[in-house]
Amino acid sequence: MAPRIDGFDVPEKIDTLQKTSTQGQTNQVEKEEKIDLPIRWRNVAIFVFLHMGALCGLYLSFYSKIQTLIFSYFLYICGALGITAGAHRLWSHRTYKAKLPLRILLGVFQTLALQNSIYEWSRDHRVHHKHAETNADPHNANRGFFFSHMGWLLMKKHPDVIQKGSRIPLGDLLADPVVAFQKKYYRTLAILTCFVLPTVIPVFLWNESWTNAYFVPAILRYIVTLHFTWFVNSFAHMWGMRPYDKKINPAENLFVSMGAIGEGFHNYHHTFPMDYSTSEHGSVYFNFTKFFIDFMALIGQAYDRNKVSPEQILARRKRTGDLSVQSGQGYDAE
Ligand code: ST9
Ligand code: ZN
Ligand code: ZN
Repeated sequence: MAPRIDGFDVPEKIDTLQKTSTQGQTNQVEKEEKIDLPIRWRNVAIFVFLHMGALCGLYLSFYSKIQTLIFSYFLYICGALGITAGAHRLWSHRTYKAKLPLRILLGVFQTLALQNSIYEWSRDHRVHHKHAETNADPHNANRGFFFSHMGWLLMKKHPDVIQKGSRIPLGDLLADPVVAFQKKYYRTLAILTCFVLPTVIPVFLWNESWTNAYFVPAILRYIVTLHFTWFVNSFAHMWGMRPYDKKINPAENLFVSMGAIGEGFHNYHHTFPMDYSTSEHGSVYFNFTKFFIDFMALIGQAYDRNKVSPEQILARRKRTGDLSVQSGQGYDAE
């Protein structure tokens, strides 16, 4: 009889999945069971409609007021910071500490990105780091580009994600009232901040049409933020240099860093997840999130920022890295 997890029948094993490093070698020794997981057709339908809406938004952006375009970009940066400075560097990794006003601001920003609650996002992300590129990784890049990019949101999670994820400590998350409040009212808050306010504000403040306001700052901006976030799981787990640990798939990807405001230095991040800048270097152009956290520290809202020392980085590079590639690749100018 098929095993049951979380009330769900796990189908029989149908195949094995080879672990293939993006450098081309296939590791025949490590094989993982691949099971056929049911597709969530409701999610497929929602994402198809959202992407059709984003295409309408792209077209309508040529007919929108300049204020609407600036507002869309502003919301994109706010949502991105909610994910990078908030869900990722603060709540998932605790790379720095933040006072209550900053935590509230980041909580609002994270909500408008509509990428699941901070609690759920951080839970999945902690599992991703601990079990990267195994079946317990929610967006296991060994299952291909599409799966790691967005396919994982369209089907049931692998039972290993839930099983191994249940062993990850999460008590610190719910101890934060901002995280607990957001989790409790997540659905309402997310719809309000991601869709309702971005539509209503342009109409009432600068007389934008309802159609433009709905499709550009709400739908198009949301979908663009999602794809740049997802690129970290797909592109930056496949392509780029590996100066810090050449045996892992996460790589330094400058294209992703630019769109994901500093989150594409993924070989560094998986090697040193405790570093608040998620990279060895901190240019404002390629790591706007570091600049934001530093500014928050300057005004007393962020503190105890963890940074790995150059000596530790060099020692690690000598031990596990690829010394033939330059770390930083010229994008380290402050
Ligand atoms: C989205 C998230 O887009 C994107 C995250 C990307 C992460 C990127 C990280 C990269 C680094 C940072 C870079 C930032 C760059 C930012 C750039 C910005 C420009 N552990 O989930 P359920 C248990 S979201 C332990 O329903 P199913 C738990 O008991 C987009 N336990 O599983 C749970 O119950 P509860 C919008 C776990 O049924 C129960 O299982 N949102 C874990 O298999 C059921 O959980 C969507 O599209 C775990 N990890 O469904 C929603 N996980 O939660 C999509 C679960 O009550 N999601 N459990 O505690 C879904 O519909 C479903 O989750 C599903 C799986 C269909 C995918
Ligand atoms: Zn991380
Ligand atoms: Zn990763």
